[in-house]
This record gives sequence, structure tokens and C-alpha cells, in this order.
Amino acid sequence: MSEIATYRREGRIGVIALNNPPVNALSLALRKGIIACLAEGAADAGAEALVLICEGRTFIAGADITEFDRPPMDPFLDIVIEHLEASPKAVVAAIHGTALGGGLETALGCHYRVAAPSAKCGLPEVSLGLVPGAGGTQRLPRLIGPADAAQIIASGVPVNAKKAHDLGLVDAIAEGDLLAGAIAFAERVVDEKMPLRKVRDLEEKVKNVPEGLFEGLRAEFAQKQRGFNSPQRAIDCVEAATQLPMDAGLKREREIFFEAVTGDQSKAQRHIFFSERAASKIPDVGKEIQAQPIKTAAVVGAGTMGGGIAMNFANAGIPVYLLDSTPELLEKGMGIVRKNYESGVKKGRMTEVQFEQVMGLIRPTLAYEDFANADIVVEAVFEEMEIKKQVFEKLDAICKPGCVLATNTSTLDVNEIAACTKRPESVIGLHFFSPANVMKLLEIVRGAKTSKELIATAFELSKAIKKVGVLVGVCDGFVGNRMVHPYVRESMFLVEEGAAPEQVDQALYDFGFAMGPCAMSDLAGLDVGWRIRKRQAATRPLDERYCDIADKICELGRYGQKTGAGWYRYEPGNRAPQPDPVVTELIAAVRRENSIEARSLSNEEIVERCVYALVNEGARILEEGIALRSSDIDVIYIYGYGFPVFRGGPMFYADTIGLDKVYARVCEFHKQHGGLWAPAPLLKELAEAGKRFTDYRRA
Ligand code: 3H9
Repeated sequence: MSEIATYRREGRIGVIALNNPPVNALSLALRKGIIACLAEGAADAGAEALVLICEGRTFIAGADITEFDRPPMDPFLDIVIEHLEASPKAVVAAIHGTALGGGLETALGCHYRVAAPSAKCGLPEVSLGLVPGAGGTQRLPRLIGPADAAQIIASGVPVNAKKAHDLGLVDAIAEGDLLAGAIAFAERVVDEKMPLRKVRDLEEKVKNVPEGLFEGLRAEFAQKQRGFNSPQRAIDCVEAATQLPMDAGLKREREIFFEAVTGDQSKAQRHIFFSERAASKIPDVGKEIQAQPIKTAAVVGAGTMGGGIAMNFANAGIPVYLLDSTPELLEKGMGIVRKNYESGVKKGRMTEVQFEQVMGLIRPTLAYEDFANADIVVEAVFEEMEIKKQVFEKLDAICKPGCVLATNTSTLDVNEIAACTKRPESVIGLHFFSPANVMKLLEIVRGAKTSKELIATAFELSKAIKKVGVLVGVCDGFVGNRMVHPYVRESMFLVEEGAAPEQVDQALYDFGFAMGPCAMSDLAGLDVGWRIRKRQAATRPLDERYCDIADKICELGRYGQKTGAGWYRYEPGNRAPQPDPVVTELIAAVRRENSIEARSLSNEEIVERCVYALVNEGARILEEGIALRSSDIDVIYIYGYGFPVFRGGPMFYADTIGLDKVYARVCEFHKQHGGLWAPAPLLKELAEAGKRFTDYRRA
């Protein structure tokens, strides 16, 4: 018997204990181990029933995702589940942590389920672009009914133990020791001669399905999960459970699972799953580097950004000072924070008590002296180097040694900021994305002198405040904003050449972006890009193509949503962009001035030009070492810029298309549109060598 699955007896009950750290994923060895333990339990004359329990932090968290890139290996999970179901002795699953995917399917193969109060159960396969592949879509509807099952499977969101119990997914909640509770339950099964209940045989709930259930679900998830195939396929599987006998339903599910596992969407979503976890692994910052504890925090600047950053600390239970220069600004900032939280209460996301708690953790102040004991200070003042330097000089004078001094700059040189302190090793960039209390991305900017401890601390902090941290190097705009410039620039050229802003936006929305570049610029504020372009004007080569449509829109005082107009106009209180004849006329005038005859552009060209502009700049960033790996760029674009998850990020998407094809298009654009399209040397090199960004590691 293998180490990772062991059999022992406790009194009248045989215990199968699984131990495959970190999350008890169902590797081949574990699958074999379960079958072997079941045989041992069956042969053990003293065992009247069996308990299946896991060591470590969780029950089985699913199939081993790393196996999906390889051919299936026997015994496949459904065979393990058949063995469980066919066991002559009742098997009780004892669930703690998270029973996910194949883990929950394993539990559904058991005759009964007992859960710890903190346990969660779910079938999150859709978040990997899959459907459950070992009977989950056939057994769950039989156990709890197709409507609830379809919600759980198509959303991928786990339910807590109480909900699972209410739904009948688990049979009992063990308040004390889980193993003791599960053994007691197994003894009851024996003593009360409870049946060996096979979920596959429960037909009652899959009969008489409410009319229109599946059409309704398809429409709901087409909207909630726009562009994702797997939720729709998951609903197909649940519907099959209501139409087909068990074995035919299992066959159908298997076909759909295998179709999905080899599809581009699942490959992309699995790539993001692992990329997100790889992002915090920094080659020269090993586990031996200790992160500093962050128990108290402070934020300079009570604007929208500063307030949002302060909310992150408060949400994590960390007391935080919020500073601004005048009582009025402070009051305004605290007002916005309060309003944000109040809307959370209204929407049922937090209770009144939680509201009081988080508000109590944010302490408004006008005095830098209050920061003397802070473990971290995040500066979020106006994006001007001189102002930032003044702030850092003050922080250097007041903060205790070892305090993390972070700047939330989105473009400026972190090294220059660090150099105005006597402790550049304690200075780091923490680039939050707006709205900072919502967006999951945190670019962690490593300065030339930033200490390794500080980097470890930043990653620990990002986990504590539930962000996805990605390490980036110093350059104008770091990774995300540096790439967004050519992307937005290209969208303006497309408009200049003949596309309407709404066509450009629609093409990229249909590609899967959360919104198109014009709507995005309106949301971010057109004045931001305008200021940057004015700063860059002095160094812009005279022969470089430049489009001034956005500048002209700004000259009209149209800065986007915040002024009620930008590329689009906005009705008061409504964020839906409305095409505006003023802008149409302005665009036509620019075309006339530059003697450009509007042409018709295909959506394909729009997507290629915008997305390949991202990819080409991403390749430069990778080659310069500003990002450590192409997957880091992908994570940044998924979590910070609304790039469609099912395409895996811009670099993975380019790999999927084939770098030879992408390079060929970039060369054509270079010929047609000039120097801004010069192919990145790394793109050329990898394309010619038949390689992918994903495999690239800088020497
Ligand atoms: C499935 O089950 C299909 C079936 O229907 C059909 C099959 C035939 N496999 O997230 P963490 C690694 S599909 C392999 O940082 P946490 C992870 O990469 C699966 N590896 O921990 C990381 O590695 P490293 C359905 C896995 O405590 C380490 O474990 N299940 C798997 O923050 C720690 O992970 C899911 O989709 C896996 N299944 O969160 C659940 N899971 O340290 C996926 C994790 O080298 N997993 N790893 O970076 C999760 O959601 C979270 O890991 C979990 C723990 C909530 C369990």
C-alpha cells in the first residue's frame, strides 16, 4: 500500500486516510491507493463500515490538474468512484477544508457524507474551462435536484457546509472532531441498518423538471459568463442527467469533458490557474527570506485611490491611518470610503456590525507624526515626481526603521523616489488598480535597491489583502500601463482610419474584453493619457505617426465619465456609453485636416491591431526583464485590464495563434503603418525558432 493512502481500523470502523499534500489532488498514485485501501477494508472482517478522510489542510481538492496535459492514465477517477459505490461496506466521506471537483465527485461516490462546519463543497471545473468529468453532473442533480446542481456546477462557486447540509449534499455536520464524528455516523449506519445509498440510484429529483429550467439557466449564464463555453456545456450535462439513464448520462458527460479538456479555453484557463500561483515565486527571493509582519498601516492621500487602498487594509483587519493635507479633503475622502461601505451593506455584502468594524479601523489624520509606528505607508498622492519626493522625504524623517515605504505611482521612476530617502532598500512600488478596493491586481515594483525582505513582505501583504501580486521592474508604466499605451494608440489610429469608436469597442468586447479601449479610457479619465502624451511630446520623433483625436476631445473639457462626456456621452447617474454626434463630427474634421479618406475596417483587423500591439510591447518587456515571465504579463492583463480569461492573457493568446503568424502580421503592420510597429526582437527570434513565449526564460 502506498504512503499516500493508508488503511487502519478504529474499533468496528475501517479508516482510509489520504495524504497527498498540499491539497490531496487525485494523482494516479492516490487513485490507485484508494482502490487498494477499499480492497483492504472489504477484506478486514472486523470492519463493519468505512470512513474516507484526508490528512492535511483539506479533503481532496480535485483531480490533479497537471495530468490534463497528458494522456489519461488508468485507473481513471470514474473507476475509483465505481469501486466506492460498489463497496459491500458503507463508505462515509469525512469532509474538511474544500471538497472540490473530483474531490466532491469522490464524496458523491460514497454512501454518506459528513462535513466539518468550516468545510466547503463545490464543482469548480468551469473555472478551468471544464465540466466535472467523473460523474458530478449526473450524481449531484440526483442528490439535490437539477436546479441547485446546475447553479453550483455552472457557477463553479462552492457552498459552505450549512448550505450543503440544507441542500442534502451532506448528511451531517460534525461539530467536534471530524474523524470521531464520521466514525460515529458510520456506526449509526451499521446499527440502524441504513441502506448502502448509491446516489446513482436516486431518480426522484431528476424527474418532472420545471419547464424552461435549462433555457433560463443558459440565458442566465450566457450573460454572467459571457464568452465562456464551459458553463453552457455544464448545463447540457445536467440536462442530460434529467433525460438519460445514469450510464448514458455518464458517457455524455465524459464526451463533453474530453472535448473541453483539449479545447483552447480550458488550456487558457488552466494556464491562468498555474500562472497566478507562479507569479509569487521569485527566483532570488526564496522561502528563507522572511517577510516583515504588517500590523499597522498608513496611506498618504485620501483621494479615490488612497481611500480605496485604505479599505484594503481595513478589510483585512489592519488598522490604517488615512492622511490628507486639509480637513476638507480628508472629510471628502472619508465620505467616499463610507459611501462605498454603505453600498456594500445595502447589497448585503457586509453587516452593520462589520461596517462599524471596518470604519473604526480607518483613522483620518492630518499629521504625519501619527505614522511613527506604522509597519507600512502607501503614498497615493498626485502623479507628480516633485510632490511624491516631498512626501517620501517626510516619511523618511518620521517612519520607524524597517517601515515599508511604498509608492502607488502608475508610471514614475521608483528609483528616483527611493533616492530621495536615506533608505532606498525600504522603498517599493505597490501599484493598485482603480477602484483599488475592487480590482484584484497589485503590481509590485522592484526598485534597484529594494531589499528581498521587502519583496517577500509585499507578496505576503498581497495575499492578506486578497490581491494577486505580480513583480515588475522599473520603467515608464511598468508592465500594464506600458502595454496599454500602444493598445490605446492603435485604437485611435483605427478611428482615424475609418472605424467609429463604438465599432472598435464592440470588436474588442466581442473578443471578450470587459470593455473596449474607448469606453475604458472614458472610465479611467481621458485627462490621464492626455497629460502623459503632453509630457512625451518633447521627445516624440517628428516622423512618428500621431493621432490627436483624444487630445481634441480633452480640449473640449470632455474627460470621460467623470465629466459626463468623453469618447461617448453619459446620462447623469448612468454609466452606459452613448455615441455622440459631437465626437463623430470631431473625428470627421480630423480626417479632413489630415486628408484621410475613411475606409471600412473589419472587426478582425481591429482585434489584431489592438491585441498584437499589446503582444509586441509585451515581448519587449519580457526581453528587458521588466516582467520575469510571459505568464506574469498574462496575469496582469487578466486581473488589471479585463483581458478575457478564456484566452489566457495576451502572451498565451499569441502562443495559441502561433508566434510565426503573429510576427508575420506585425511585419505587415510595420510596412503599412510605420515605425511604431517595428517587431520586437524577441518576437522575431521566437517566431523564427518555432518557439512560444510560455517557454521563454531570460538567460
Ligand atoms: C477536476 O477535478 C476534474 C474532475 O471533475 C474530473 C477528473 C477526471 N491539481 O491554490 P493554492 C496546487 S478539475 C494540481 O496556492 P490555497 C497549486 O498549484 C479540479 N495541483 O492553495 C499550488 O501549487 P504550488 C477541480 C493543485 O490553500 C498548491 O497546490 N478542482 C491543485 O490557496 C497550493 O494551492 C479545482 O479546481 C489541483 N487540483 O487554495 C481546485 N489544486 O504550491 C483547484 C491546487 O506549487 N484548487 N494545486 O504553487 C484550488 O482552488 C485551491 O488550490 C484550493 C487551496 C482552494 C484547493
